[in-house]
Amino acid sequence: MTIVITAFERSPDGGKGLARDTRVRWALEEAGQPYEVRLVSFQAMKEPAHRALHPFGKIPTYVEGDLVLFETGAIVLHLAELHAGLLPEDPKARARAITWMFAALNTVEPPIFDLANARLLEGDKPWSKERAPLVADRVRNALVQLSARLGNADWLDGAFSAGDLMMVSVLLRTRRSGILDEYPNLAAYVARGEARPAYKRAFAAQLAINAP
Ligand SMILES: N[C@@H](CCC(=O)N[C@@H](CS)C(=O)NCC(=O)O)C(=O)O
Repeated sequence: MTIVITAFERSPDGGKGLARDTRVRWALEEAGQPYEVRLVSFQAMKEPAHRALHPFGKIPTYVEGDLVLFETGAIVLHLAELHAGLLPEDPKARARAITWMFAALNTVEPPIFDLANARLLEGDKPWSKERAPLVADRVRNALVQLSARLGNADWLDGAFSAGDLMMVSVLLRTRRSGILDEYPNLAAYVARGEARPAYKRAFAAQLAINAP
């Protein structure tokens, strides 16, 4: 069954791999699954045909036969459950890896997303300079605790898992701010993720579409 995902026709990041289709591409590459990509414009994303796949009018979506998914967490979990390499066999280790996926999406990504929005969407507001340090400190508050937990380990809980895939994908979004470099073990953790052949293939595939 051919897997078809959607991605931006032209990603606002110009191919830095920060759009959320990259994490799905990465999971597909880790799982060794071929896939096709359907590119959508910002306008097409808001039209009924796309909203039938994604009620919130966003990318990525995932279609596999009559299965339609949205939300990167759900898509990556689906792939991880079906294919070897992204979740441990042991049920408790598996549950912990899934916990890290949720931690990435529910605890770490929200302040990071807010940081990006503060720059991109609110940078011209009269109050943005005053708010900026508060937003950055909320990111630091998450990263300092994540950094303490990771310590000197390579990955968050034993072998690389979908939890690491999601956490690295989320942390990548802080690089531009310089905050990631304040936590050398997290910067090294992200670099380890980026060094994985599957990540490199995913990154190259999105860059091929978005290179300026
Ligand atoms: N929580 C969703 C977020 C999806 C999302 O925000 N996608 C962005 C691209 S990275 C998007 O489509 N933005 C365009 C828009 O909101 O109009 C997920 O993880 O899939």
